[in-house]
Amino acid sequence: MSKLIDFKKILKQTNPDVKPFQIMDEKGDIVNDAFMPDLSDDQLIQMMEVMVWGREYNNRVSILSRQGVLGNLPPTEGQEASQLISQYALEKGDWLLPSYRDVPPMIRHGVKTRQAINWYNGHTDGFSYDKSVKSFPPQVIIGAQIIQAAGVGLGLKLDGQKHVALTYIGDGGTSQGDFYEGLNFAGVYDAPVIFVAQNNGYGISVPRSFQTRSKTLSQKGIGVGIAHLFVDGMDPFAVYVATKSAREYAVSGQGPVLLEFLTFRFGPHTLSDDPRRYREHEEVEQWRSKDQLVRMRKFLERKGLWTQEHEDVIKEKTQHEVKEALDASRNVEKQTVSGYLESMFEVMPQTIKEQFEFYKAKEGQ
Ligand SMILES: Cc1ncc(C[n+]2csc(CCOP(=O)(O)OP(=O)(O)O)c2C)c(N)n1
Repeated sequence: MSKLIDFKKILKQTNPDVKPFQIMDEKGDIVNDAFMPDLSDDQLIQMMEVMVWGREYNNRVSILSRQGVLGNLPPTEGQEASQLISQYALEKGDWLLPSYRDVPPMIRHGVKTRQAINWYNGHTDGFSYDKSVKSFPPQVIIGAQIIQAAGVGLGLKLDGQKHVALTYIGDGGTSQGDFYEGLNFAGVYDAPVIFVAQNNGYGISVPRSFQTRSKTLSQKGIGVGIAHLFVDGMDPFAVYVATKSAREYAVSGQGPVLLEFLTFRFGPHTLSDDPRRYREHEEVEQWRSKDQLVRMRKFLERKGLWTQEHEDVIKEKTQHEVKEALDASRNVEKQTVSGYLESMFEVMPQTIKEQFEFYKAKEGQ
């Protein structure tokens, strides 16, 4: 027999350990000056404000969920840079296709906080956005938003619009078939799509290491020939530059980009789950030292651009925003089954029509 091919060697070469793209380290120091974005003081402050807003928003809605006021809630603590700075890097007219965990970036993208609150409770008001809001409702089916984003991206291209579709998916979601299909389709048609894989460590209780043999999730872009980058997802500057660059690349007609943001989910999967059953306290603590809010605060404080008083004002405003949104959500007409069925199709299929008529009659009694 002739000499055997050394697959182990090939695998090592094609599946290498890579360091994430980083601009600011855990101490708040700039370690990659060449890529430091040219941001004004106001923009730097805005970036911190939006992340403080995100953390406080999560705190408030988590409390409301624990009190039984809101339905099941997927917490976002730890993913502020990954979700909110990527959204911050978009331009007006760009589309967002979120997953169930990406409610905060949707609000920044124009969805009303009242509607977000109604979404947690399954009210159709939580899905019925104004036409000017370029966001899909959160996708609960794992991976389905990837296919939809490929379609939206292709639509933008055919329309000649200089905009992108940005979609988020979790690390677990990258194991789903839809993920590969969407990436491949967008690649073939050079669709302007930014696929953001938020690697937050766990898919419910399943660690990232159980999901794939790939050293990174971003390198899955190689298989379909699209641009990709492994990014420190708790470094706001790295997230900003990666998203801005991907946007420019996609809008100029060069095709989609897959970004992996390495981050961590500090909280449970949803508030009905107990992460102490599947991970050690030490792991969580290790990630705390990488927290985006801590590094950005250090960076800004050194420049004299941030104070505790300023942070407290943002938190108070956020609490007020959530309270007002909750009050407004209570004033929206009560959800009925017939109203729900009516919201599904422009032209109702016969089976839905029958159910609609049945419930309408029942509700009228
Ligand atoms: C097609 C499909 N299969 C299974 C589920 C159940 N499910 C809900 S969340 C989840 C884990 C997703 O983990 P990941 O993609 O890492 O996202 P994260 O929750 O960490 O943001 C699963 C399997 C689902 N919603 N859809």
